Amino acid sequence: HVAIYRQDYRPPDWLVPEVTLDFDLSADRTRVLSTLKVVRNGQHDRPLQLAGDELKPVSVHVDGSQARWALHNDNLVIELSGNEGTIETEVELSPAANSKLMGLYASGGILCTQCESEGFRRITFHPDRPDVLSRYRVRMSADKTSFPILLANGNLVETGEGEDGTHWALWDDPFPKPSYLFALVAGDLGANRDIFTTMSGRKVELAIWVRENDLPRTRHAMDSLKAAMRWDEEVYGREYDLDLFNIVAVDDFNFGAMENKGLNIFNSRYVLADQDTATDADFDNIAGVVAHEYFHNWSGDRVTCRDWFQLSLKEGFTVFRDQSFSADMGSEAVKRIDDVRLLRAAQFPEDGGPLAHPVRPESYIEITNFYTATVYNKGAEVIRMMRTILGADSFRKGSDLYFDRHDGQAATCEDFVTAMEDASGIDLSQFRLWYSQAGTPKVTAHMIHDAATGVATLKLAQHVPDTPGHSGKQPMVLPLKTALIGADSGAQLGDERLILLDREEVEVEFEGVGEPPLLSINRDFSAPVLLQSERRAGELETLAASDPNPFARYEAGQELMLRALIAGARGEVIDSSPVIEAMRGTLMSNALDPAFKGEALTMPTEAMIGDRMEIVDPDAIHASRDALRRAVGAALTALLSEAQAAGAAGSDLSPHAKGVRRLKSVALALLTAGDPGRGAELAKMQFDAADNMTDRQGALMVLASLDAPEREAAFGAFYERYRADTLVLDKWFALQAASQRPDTMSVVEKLAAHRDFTLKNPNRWRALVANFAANQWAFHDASGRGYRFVTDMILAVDRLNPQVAARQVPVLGRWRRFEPQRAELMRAQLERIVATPGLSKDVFEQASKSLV
Ligand code: B3K
Ligand code: ZN
Repeated sequence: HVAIYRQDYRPPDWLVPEVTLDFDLSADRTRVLSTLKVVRNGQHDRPLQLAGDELKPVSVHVDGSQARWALHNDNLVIELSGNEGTIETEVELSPAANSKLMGLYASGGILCTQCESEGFRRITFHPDRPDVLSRYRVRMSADKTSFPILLANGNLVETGEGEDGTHWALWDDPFPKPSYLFALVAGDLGANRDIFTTMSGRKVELAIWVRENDLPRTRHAMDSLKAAMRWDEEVYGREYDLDLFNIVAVDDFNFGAMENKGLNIFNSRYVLADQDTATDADFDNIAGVVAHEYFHNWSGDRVTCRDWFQLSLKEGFTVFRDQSFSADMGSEAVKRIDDVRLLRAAQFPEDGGPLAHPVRPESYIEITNFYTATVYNKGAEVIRMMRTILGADSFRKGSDLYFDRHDGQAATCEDFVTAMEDASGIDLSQFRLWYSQAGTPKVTAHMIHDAATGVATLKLAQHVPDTPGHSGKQPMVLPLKTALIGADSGAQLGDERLILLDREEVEVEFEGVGEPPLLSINRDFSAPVLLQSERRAGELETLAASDPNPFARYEAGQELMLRALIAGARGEVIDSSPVIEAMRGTLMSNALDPAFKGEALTMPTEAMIGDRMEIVDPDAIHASRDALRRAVGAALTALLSEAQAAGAAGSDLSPHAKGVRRLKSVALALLTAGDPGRGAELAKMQFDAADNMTDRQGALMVLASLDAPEREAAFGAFYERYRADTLVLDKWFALQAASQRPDTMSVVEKLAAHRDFTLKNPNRWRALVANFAANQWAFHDASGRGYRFVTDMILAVDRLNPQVAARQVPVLGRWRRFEPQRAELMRAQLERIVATPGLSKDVFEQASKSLV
């Protein structure tokens, strides 16, 4: 397996201005005839190389004649004497046999494609690199009964009837695009149709294509799409450019969704929702993913990536755009809290482990392994910081300039930063380190107050940790939104300031500080760093009760809990009253909205506690968290019962109603920690009375961890009601895999043999395996049984679908963080993976790098 390096980038030897494809489609045997117009790029005498993956050429013609060609490692090599040529190839595929779900494959009778990053080469021979942009014309023909709907990118030009019950469609995409944005779909689908009028008055035909039965569950996705289209016009000035926009949902999909030009293809879990089957979180995720894929039309399709090292150019920016959209549609503070939680849960561990890589990686073996939280979520933080430093207006000018300058091009991260600099006049040279230096910067803060002069001096220092292959890093630019809060008054002293910590150490003075100041720093999580600050007694309590910045207030509360939880895990006797009092204050507040309360009452996960400790001992952490939850539940019974008793109609999807439901289930969980018997009764009542999936799942989640007859009753009822509904049945698997009971491992092993479990559907596999692996206490059982189980599952699915398998390897890669016995057991499973014959390069890369 060879590594590819960013510094080796060379422009393509041959360009392909035009691609014509002719598909004769069927599930078992599809014929693809491709005609490429190729043009030599620059002065050289290198042959034309077309990538292929598991393709066998039936025939190859150059300019109409039989050509001299050779296959080198799956790639088609053709010597061309002139500067131009027309290459015709014919291949045969079996979509039904394609278990990798890359290229052309079958999902429940629908034929569909997935090409990013390198799936197009599984359909036909092509350079298949993002800096080769072509105009596509696609003819598809298929049996009319099985595949009445035929879709591809761009505009529908013509349709017709063929022989033997077939029909055909001709599609043309006027926008040159890289091959990874190619898509087609053939199937028996119904459409939810709508019209969107763009800001310049053009009418766009929208359609969401699903199985006929699922049509009633597409309304929210359609509403989200229209909201996203309007938002991109208003906030970024970006208008949609084709006359139609199609979304198709399929059940078997390797990740969330794909932004193919004019024909987005989605994992059905990010399209289908109604109040009976989807939680509020599902609704929010659908809005976020629909918006994300739509936003890619500009940040991804119109301006694409030069090479895959630049992936964050489109992904970091587009995640930032979808985060801002969701914030505007709901609560900005709650959205920020959720995004930071995800960053800490997924990206910080990556940045601190063996697979750490910069936002713009330097090398890869399998590019699919680099669709990471670093490229996506840290990438989004980098964009957010640029906006914070430049200000909203200059940032918008920068994005306008970027889109203008690079429209129709394949660009780099450097191009984006340069546009921001040119539009704002702000020098971002040092800021660029965010693209090249991996690792989460550590910031320490120390404040001294001189009561006599009224001057508070804040001393800040930063350190960027070493990561594999990279030590001795330079200081970065860390924008820290900061304010002082009076220790006595609880009021903010003066305006918020934006401090740029851009050296190893910086001192900042605040004048006119009359009372002892408390430090409210990194507000809104303005820089993605780990902050350590000395806190005086009572400081976090005051900030948690009165910091006017909601995010900072939330942070102080979480920090308060973390301190108690970590102390408890270390075996210290802890005083839980500060946490209880903070929670009491939150519950009693009239100023806070219920969604925020729900967040503030959610304790840091066991994994997060572990991330803050030198050595992770899962049992000690579990016991500590359990004890604090019991104490809180017992002390705040009345207030929690009140919050649990409140409710909102399932049909009400307003942010307020969602908040009420969120708080309801958080309160139920805490109450149950205090009194499991009463909790079981309440949970069963909530489950039975629920008119929506949020309340139902919230209750089931609590029951999942109990030893009570109500548990079996509820899980049984849930299964009977939803067994035919794939997406809801995933929840049934996921909830049991996340359960906090001593027998979770045995239950999960049984579920892996359940008749509804399958390795072939990525959602189902992840529902069981990823949720179990994220269940720290169960997965890290001292016997090592959890490690063996997950390894077995990785190896089993690797034979079918390497992408899905590789995603699960990093949990084992964290072995160095655990106490020695577990570390050794985890390492042994990684060794076992690497020693497995026939391993995919996806899994090989992740496992071998995790061992170094
Ligand atoms: N661009 C796709 C991700 C493709 C993943 C390929 N392994 C979806 C998205 O980020 O919008
Ligand atoms: Zn994306």
